[in-house]
Amino acid sequence: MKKILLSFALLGTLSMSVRAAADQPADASSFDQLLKQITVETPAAPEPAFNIEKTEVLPAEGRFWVTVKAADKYERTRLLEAGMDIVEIKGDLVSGFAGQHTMDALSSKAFSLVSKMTVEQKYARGVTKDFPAADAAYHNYKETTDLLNQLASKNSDIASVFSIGKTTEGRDIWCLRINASAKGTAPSSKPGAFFLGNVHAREHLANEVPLLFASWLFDHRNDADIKRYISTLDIYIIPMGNPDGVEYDIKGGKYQYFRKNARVNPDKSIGVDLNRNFDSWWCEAGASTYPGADTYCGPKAFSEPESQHLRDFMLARKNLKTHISYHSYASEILYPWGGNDADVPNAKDKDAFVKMSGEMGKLTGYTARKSSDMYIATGDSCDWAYDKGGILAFTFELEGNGFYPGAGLITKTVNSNIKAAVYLLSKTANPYN
Ligand code: 0X9
Ligand code: ZN
Repeated sequence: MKKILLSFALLGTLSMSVRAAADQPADASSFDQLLKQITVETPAAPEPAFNIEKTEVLPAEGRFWVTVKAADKYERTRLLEAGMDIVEIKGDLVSGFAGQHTMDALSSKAFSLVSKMTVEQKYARGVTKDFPAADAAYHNYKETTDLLNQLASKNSDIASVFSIGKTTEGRDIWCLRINASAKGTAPSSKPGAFFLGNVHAREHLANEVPLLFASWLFDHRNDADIKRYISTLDIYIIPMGNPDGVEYDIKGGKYQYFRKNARVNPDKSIGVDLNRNFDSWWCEAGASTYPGADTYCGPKAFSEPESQHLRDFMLARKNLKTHISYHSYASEILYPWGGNDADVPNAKDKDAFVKMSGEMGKLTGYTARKSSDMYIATGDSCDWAYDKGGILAFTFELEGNGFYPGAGLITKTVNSNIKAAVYLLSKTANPYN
């Protein structure tokens, strides 16, 4: 985690790809054109308006921005269990969101509260600035869907798009496949790489990175290395793993700080944390059983359609070897286990995790470390992917100073992450090499 708030913007009428398609249909989905549109279509940012709605997203009793003392990752893990949404870690001070239920839990667990303010007060202090109008360059669900389809139809000899299943609210979770000899859900014995984004709703940069990486791959499909990967690998890209959550986060043209999926819980709170819902030490450390909490693990492992479809997608593809799940923000590359302090038992895999995360760290400037060193959190998708599928799975916490860092960060983040993603492809056929 490590995100912060603030940036309440009009997402409004984005649609760079749609407009670009009207102007220049031939190039609309090319990587350079997509980046150019980010610049061209970034108007001057209006003053951000604080617009957190008192909707069902926020617990009825209010939501606070708190700073709490927590000496180490074990205390941070306890905070997650109390339902706190950890956003920043600075030494022994941890800041983030907490509803009243979490406030009560923190006080009964004798955590030392350093400061507490309402989210509105925090915003009024102007702690964080961002660039609301610039966010028009981010792709919402429809724009993401359209771009995936454009890319696949422009590259129909090597690409296809299929749905891995429907979300709680009935949206398709789209997957772009790049494979020179197999389309759609047809099996392949080629080594597989799987890029997943935006499992957490408000982490919008985590959609842009895999989505624009796809566009870049097609533009570079004739480069020698890329050509080889395309002809020898089975590449899957699901840029938006939690479309309902994403649409919820931006609905009404203002951000909701929404993390979870759109499940309506029995207490009328909204959402299960999909990255606590996988069956890897499900709902043990670092997860909350309180439905209103941001770290709510759900009523049982794989209770959610989104996590079920991701599970089934991976289980059906035994050829998958490597995986990145993109999140934001912390500039970190994390490897299993995240739900347990122990090292993965297989020494060869452990070495591969350390080596590959280190190399990708050099390419991105991110810090590589074992996931549980941030905090222990169970039900994590990458732990599950490695445990059940033997997939070398990395959580990327992208860069930024908040959940909504503005479109200005897209180009830089995408470009550095392309290098790491290409590195992952280079290791997919033989990760132990
Ligand atoms: O807490 C998470 O799910 C991830 N961070 S985020 O800020 N994107 O929410 C981190 C997952 C890392 N995994 C574990 N530490 N288990
Ligand atoms: Zn996340």
